[in-house]
Amino acid sequence: MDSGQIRRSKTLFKRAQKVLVGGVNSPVRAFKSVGGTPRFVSRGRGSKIWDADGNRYIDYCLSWGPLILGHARPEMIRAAQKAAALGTSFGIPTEKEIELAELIRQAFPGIQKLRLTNSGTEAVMTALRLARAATRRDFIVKFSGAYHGHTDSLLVQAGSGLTTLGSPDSAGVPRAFAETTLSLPYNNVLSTEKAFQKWGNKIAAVIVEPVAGNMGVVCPEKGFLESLRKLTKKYGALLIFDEVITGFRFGFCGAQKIFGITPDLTCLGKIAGGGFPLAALGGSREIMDLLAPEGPVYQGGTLSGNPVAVSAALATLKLLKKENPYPALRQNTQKLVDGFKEEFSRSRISACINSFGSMWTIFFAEGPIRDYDSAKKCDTQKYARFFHSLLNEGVYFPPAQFEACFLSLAHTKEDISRTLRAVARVAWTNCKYN
Ligand code: KE4
Repeated sequence: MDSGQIRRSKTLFKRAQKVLVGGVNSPVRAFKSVGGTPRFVSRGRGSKIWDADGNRYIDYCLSWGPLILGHARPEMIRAAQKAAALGTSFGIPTEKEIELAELIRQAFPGIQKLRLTNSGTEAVMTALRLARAATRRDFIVKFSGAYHGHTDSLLVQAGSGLTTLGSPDSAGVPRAFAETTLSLPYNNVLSTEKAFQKWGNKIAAVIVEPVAGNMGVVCPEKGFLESLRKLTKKYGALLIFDEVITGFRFGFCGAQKIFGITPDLTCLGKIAGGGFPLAALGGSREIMDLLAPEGPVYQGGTLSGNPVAVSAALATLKLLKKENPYPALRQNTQKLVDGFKEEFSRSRISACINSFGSMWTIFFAEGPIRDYDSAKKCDTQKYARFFHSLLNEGVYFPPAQFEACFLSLAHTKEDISRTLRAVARVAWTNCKYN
C-alpha cells in the first residue's frame, strides 16, 4: 500500500515526545525543517520501507547513507545473526576486527593503521585530537555547511570576516573551543590560502568532506582539494578527509582515490559500518601510533570493534568488492537526475540538482550551488512541499533540504520509473515550485 493515513505515526510521535527529546534520537529525524509528522518505520526490505500504518515508500534516505546494499540484505543479516549467536560483545580483541581492518586498508592505500569506533563523530573527534597531538598546534580549519558529527570544536559558525575565528554554533560549546576553529567557504582556495598566511603555524589540520553531503551535495571544484593538500603540506598541518559519507560510496575505495589525493587521516562510517554502529579512523603508522595504548593520545570505547557490527561491516564490504555495483549505481542515479531535470524544465520549475556518483540533492534555486552561501539561497519551503508531495506518492526523500539522497543496489528500474512518474505528477499537479 502506498502512502495513506498516518494515524499510528501520529500516535507514536505524541507518545515518543513524552519520553524522547523531540520524539527522536537524532534531531534531523523530527521533520522540523519540512514540517508534519515524522513517519515511524516498522520495517525495511531492499529499496522499500513501511511505516507503522503499513504505507510503503521507495527510500532514498537509506538511513542517511549507510544502506548502499538496501535494507536487510540477507547475507548481511545472516552474518550479524551468526555473530550475535556467538556473543554480542567481549571487550576483548577478536579476529574479525583484524579482518575488517585489513579489508579497509586494501581499499584505502593511504591507511596503514586504523582504530574502530562506534560513530563518525567519535572517529572525527579522535582525528582532531590526534592532529593536535601530532602537530602540537590547536587550530582546526573546517568549511561552512560541512558537518562532521557533533564534536564540540566543530559545532562552529564562520567568523564575521573570512579568516576570523569561529563562534559557537550550538549552546554548550565554550567560546574558547569555537575560537580554535576557522570555518571557511567550501571551494574557495583564496580564503584558505589567506587563513594559512594568517594562522599557518597554529593550524593543526584541515578537515573536509571531499564531496560535501551536509549542505546538500556540493562537489569540489577542480583544484580545491589539491590546494588543501598543498597548503597543509607547506605549513606542516594535517589533511583530514571526512569520508563518513563518501567512503565506499563511489567505489570500493574512498573519494581520495577518485581525486588522487592522499590525506593524512581518513574518517569512515556509514557504509564502512554496514549500517551498524561502527566507524573508523585511519592513517599512517606514525600518526596512528600516537593513540593509546601505543602513544599519549587517549581514545577508547566499550563497544568499539563490536563483533556483531564488525561482521555486518565485513559482509557489506565483501559484497561490494565482489559485486562492484558502482557503474550500475552511477547509471541509475544519472537516469533519475536526468529525469528530474527533464520534468522540472517541462513544468518550468527552477531547480539545481547537484550529484556525484550515487548521491544527489535537488535545490529549488537557479544555481550553480558551489558552497554553503549559494546553497542557503535555495527555497527550503518549496523543498518542504516537494518532500511531502513525494511522501504522499510513496517516495521517501531526506526530510531536510541540506542533506543528500542516496541510491542502493536494491533500487530497481521499476523504482526509478515509479519515482520519475511521481515527480512528474507532483511537479505538474502542484506546480507550487515555480
Ligand atoms: P555519526 O556520528 O552520525 O555516525 O557521523 C557523523 C558524521 C560525520 N561526518 C559526516 C560527513 C557525516 O555526514 C556525519 C553524519 N551525517 C548525518 C547526516 N548527514 C547523520 C544523520 C544524523 O545526524 O542523524
